Amino acid sequence: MPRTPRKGATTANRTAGATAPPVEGAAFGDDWWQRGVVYQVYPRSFADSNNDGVGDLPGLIEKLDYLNDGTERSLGVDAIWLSPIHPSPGFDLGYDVADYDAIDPILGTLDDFDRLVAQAHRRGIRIMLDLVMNHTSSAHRWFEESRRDPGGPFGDWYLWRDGTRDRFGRLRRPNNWTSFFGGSAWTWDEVRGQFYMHTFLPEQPDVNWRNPAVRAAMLTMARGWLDRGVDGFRLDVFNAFFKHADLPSNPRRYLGRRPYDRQVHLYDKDRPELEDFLAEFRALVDSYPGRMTVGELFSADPSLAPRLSAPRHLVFDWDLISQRWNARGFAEASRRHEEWFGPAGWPTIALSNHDQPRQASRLAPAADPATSDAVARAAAVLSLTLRGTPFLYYGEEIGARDVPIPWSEIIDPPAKRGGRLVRRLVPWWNRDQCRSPMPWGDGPNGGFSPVRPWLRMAPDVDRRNVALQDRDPSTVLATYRQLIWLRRSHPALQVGTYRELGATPRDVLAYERATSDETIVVAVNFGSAATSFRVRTGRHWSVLFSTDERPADELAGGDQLTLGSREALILAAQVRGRGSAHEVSDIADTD
Ligand code: ISL
Repeated sequence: MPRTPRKGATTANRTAGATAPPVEGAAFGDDWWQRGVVYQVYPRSFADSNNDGVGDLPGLIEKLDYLNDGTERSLGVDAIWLSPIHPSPGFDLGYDVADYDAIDPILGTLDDFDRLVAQAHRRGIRIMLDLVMNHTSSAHRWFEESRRDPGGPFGDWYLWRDGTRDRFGRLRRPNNWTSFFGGSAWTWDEVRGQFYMHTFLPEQPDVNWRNPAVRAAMLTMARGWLDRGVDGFRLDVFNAFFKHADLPSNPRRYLGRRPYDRQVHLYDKDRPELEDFLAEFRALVDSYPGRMTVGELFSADPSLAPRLSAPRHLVFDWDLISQRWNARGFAEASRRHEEWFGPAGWPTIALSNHDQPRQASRLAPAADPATSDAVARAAAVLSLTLRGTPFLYYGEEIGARDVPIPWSEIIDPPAKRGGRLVRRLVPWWNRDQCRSPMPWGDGPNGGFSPVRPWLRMAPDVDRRNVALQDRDPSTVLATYRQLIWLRRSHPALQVGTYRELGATPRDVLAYERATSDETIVVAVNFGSAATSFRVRTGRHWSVLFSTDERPADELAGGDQLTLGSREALILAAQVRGRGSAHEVSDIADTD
């Protein structure tokens, strides 16, 4: 009986030599936004080439082969989304942009960026930029001009308002809006003698999207990056661009942990004018073949995502990113995706990002390393086989966990700002924990940098790093590599329909991904105990992948499927003519 080799060994064996041939047709065409896998790089934490303790673009270039060298020895991702790389005073670590047209000198130069694009493209990797257009840095020239000269060309580029006076003559803010990062959304500016509005930090003033000059400047900027060869954009908090023209106070609500949550954000985001802007912005992007966008739906009802999505233009809805580790939660989130997006719509699959806990920490809190890795590997199967474009956050491929940061070392502004009370109420408010530098291997600081990195390394870098996992076919890294390359050769896993298979044990989520030519079943046991269920089928199946060791044709003619502890299994129906897709529906039906 043929056997699939132990955990990930298939990939390792096939690709052990340095001479592994590139996989034919490894790169997708213009449909990469849908078929491909996107990898998010937090530039400061990825790879440090000049030994200053901060990751940079030349460092990323050196790691492109790790990301995709065209062979199964590499991770095999199709695109990189770079968190912001523009000059920034760093109050929100790049999400406060001081110059949209340049590169932050700490990360490199425009030449480095051009080299990155060229070298990535040579490997079939697309480059996506993170456009932060809801606000700029208060150090941006536009804001400096705007505060200095209200009547000048930039005077109306931000949301400036006079205060009001209460009956005692005290100056009051223009309305009750709160900042997402705590405190009021209005800050008094001594220079201009007015308040300005900021959804985030006072150092991140919101621009006035109703001003055609702002809109034109943003479009010109985006065009500049498209002309430079950028393949796509992530649009930071895009649903907050437009505010109600009259800036009325938001209605209060009485539930919610933070002041921001205790308002109904009727007037400071999700305004109808967004759609008109999106149409214009998307038309620009679409005029360049093969380009795409993904909008970050900020603090909104996730069911809005499909309404704002379009072919080539995705929207993060954040439903999966908040799930706990149980079959029901993931089943329901996937059901909601299907319901909201419908068969023609296209969701994103993201289990983590630079604002959220590491997935292993969220899904396997307080777990020992083996359990953490088992969950990380099963989660990898979910993120790479559920229907939608997968977005992987750097470090997830080695099963990284959140890194505890002592109070005195906290860098993340809202965490600092929130102080002890907020930290107690919202324990996950320090995003530094998920941004620690990538451990590449031996050497000081996990091989990231010979000098002290800008942020603490994980305490386990000697046991959890790329070099160690690279050599071991049973690791989280081997799992990701194997899955990504498997996905590449199975259209059903990329664009196939999704159907949940019923009557599975409580801890199991099983679903089918199918095209007219291919039917694949994924079954994930979220539980720690092995579980079995009857499979009413005599058809031939092959095991495409398992996080456990198992025979490749185990189900041929069999009728009992047993999943091991936290096992994730991918099966392919041996197609023997039409009808197999229909027959598969029986796989998980118990008698
Ligand atoms: O909703 C959230 C957490 O519950 C946030 O993570 C939310 O997505 C976020 O605050 C908005 O994020 C984006 O804009 C911010 C920046 O700090 C984040 O890093 C960025 O992803 C301001 O630009």
